[in-house]
Amino acid sequence: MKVFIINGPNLNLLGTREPAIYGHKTLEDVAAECQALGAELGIEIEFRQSNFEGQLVEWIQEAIGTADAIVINAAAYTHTSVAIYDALKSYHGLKIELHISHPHLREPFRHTSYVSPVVHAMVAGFGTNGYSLIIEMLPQLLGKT
Ligand code: CA2
Repeated sequence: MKVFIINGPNLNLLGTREPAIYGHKTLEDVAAECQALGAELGIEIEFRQSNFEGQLVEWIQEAIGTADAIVINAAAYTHTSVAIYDALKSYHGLKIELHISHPHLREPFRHTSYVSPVVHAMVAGFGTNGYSLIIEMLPQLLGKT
């Protein structure tokens, strides 16, 4: 089982600012937790982050034919990106949207998601624990239990 965990803009700042919203862990901490949990469950985790929309699109395309699932925190591009919507539509494996915060409890511009209509499930509001919650569910969701 191979899973791409794709993170969008500014998530490289995790743990350095806005801890009340995003917590104290760095993205490196979260990546290490995901790798460790993935190893326990026999899941190969490809954990990536980019501040560039086109790079995120290329990684979604790379997942086509190579990954069993995509977990995506598209960050601010969640609320703006038709390109990410189109790319996700072309990927036919399991797709899960992830947010550290709960966007619907925040500013109105975060209430629209271009990702939600093209994914199977969404996890939001569990802080950085959301990454582990999803990984724990993957064997069941992928029918490998
Ligand atoms: O809650 C989430 O995971 C978000 O996807 C995070 C995005 C935001 O635009 C979405 O509405 C919700 C922002 C990521 C920025 O991350 C930072 C982390 C630490 C410090 C500054 C920004």
